[in-house]
Amino acid sequence: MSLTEINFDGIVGPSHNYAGLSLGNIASASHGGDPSYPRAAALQGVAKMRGNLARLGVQGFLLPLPRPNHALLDALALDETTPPQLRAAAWSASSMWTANAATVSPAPDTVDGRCHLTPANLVTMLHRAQEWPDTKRQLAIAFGDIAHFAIHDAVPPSFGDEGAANHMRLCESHDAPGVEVFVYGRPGGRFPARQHEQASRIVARRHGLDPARTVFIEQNPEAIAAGAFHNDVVAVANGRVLFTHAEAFADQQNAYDAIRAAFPALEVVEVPSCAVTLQEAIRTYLFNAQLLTLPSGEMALIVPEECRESASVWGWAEGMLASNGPIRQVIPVDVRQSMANGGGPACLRLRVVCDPARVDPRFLLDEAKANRIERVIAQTWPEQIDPADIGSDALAASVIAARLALLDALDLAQLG
Ligand code: SUG
Repeated sequence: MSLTEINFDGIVGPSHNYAGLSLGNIASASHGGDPSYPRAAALQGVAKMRGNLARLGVQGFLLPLPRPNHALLDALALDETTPPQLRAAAWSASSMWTANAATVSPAPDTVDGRCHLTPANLVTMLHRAQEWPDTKRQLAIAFGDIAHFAIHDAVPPSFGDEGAANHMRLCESHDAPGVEVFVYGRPGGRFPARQHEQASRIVARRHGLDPARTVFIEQNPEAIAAGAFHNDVVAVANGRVLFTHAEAFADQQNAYDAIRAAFPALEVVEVPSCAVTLQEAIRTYLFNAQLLTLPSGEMALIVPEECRESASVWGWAEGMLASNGPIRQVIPVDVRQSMANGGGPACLRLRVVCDPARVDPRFLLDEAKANRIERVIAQTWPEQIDPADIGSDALAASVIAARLALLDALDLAQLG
């Protein structure tokens, strides 16, 4: 059996819109009310997947969830006094950010030798809390081979769980036992701390992780207050490398020490605040990057285009490349439509280390399938959604039909 890391990107759904739903997510707040471009958004996502398929030879995807969510609309008992954000919640395409779909512990880390997945309950935000039952249904199909995968229910409320966005894994190689690092926030700041410590601990126990190879770290409250609503806005790990802003954790040195105690080979690539301020890191999403091990063994960092446009971030990146560290390439990608809602390249993917032969092949990308997906998007995804369109019957009919056309094209009508 050959275990490899597969990135499962969320295909951007046809109802993608900017409703300003996520308190503490600066991009979401500042773009709330803007027109959105679902077709362009989804095509940007497919282009990112194509690039990584070419680089890595393997790429997966997850399908948009059904929107508008009629059960949620009914439950909200909407009338003319209802704030528009409540209606918009039931229309959100937020499942595109699959880093929040689940926490994944690969087989070499777990007591029963299976890959464990716990869908994130996402209870802090109404528009995200509706996701997990449908996400679980999809994961149970994609990873339905129960000899190799275990799919759990979400952690019970009120312990907020945001999935892989607050989870990092360090390892000598993806198929070797790793050290799993859970990063939680403490409530009390100006913005919600979405990941509760107990949620992280519940996930670690359920997945049967070895306590000696599991680390729990507090996120820096000032990072949350500055807009790092998930840890993956300020840090990312791959292999032996932790790529992090200097202000990511509540006690930065203790965090490194705790990880190193469990994983002595740790290599930290830290970006100091004097090079890139916390605010600029959050604005450009430098750390919301995909840190990939290429077949050559080199690491590449897939960053948003916004990084190249920032003098301080790009200056730091050029200096880092010249210094001959473990990250050998920095590759910008255009995911601007997702970025405007606070979702960078890393938000758009869920990493699952497993044997690709054990995954339902309908969820794995190849060039022909990428062409097919693009064709359906080009033909059926709305070109533009204005905030006033949310709630219209005509738009509802068109986004429902668009999603069903994609499910049909991928032989996944059972998700309908
Ligand atoms: O949960 N934005 C998402 C962005 C998620 C990013 N994911 C990671 N960092 N892994 C969120 O805040 C905005 C929706 C709106 O405002 O319409 C939104 O949900």
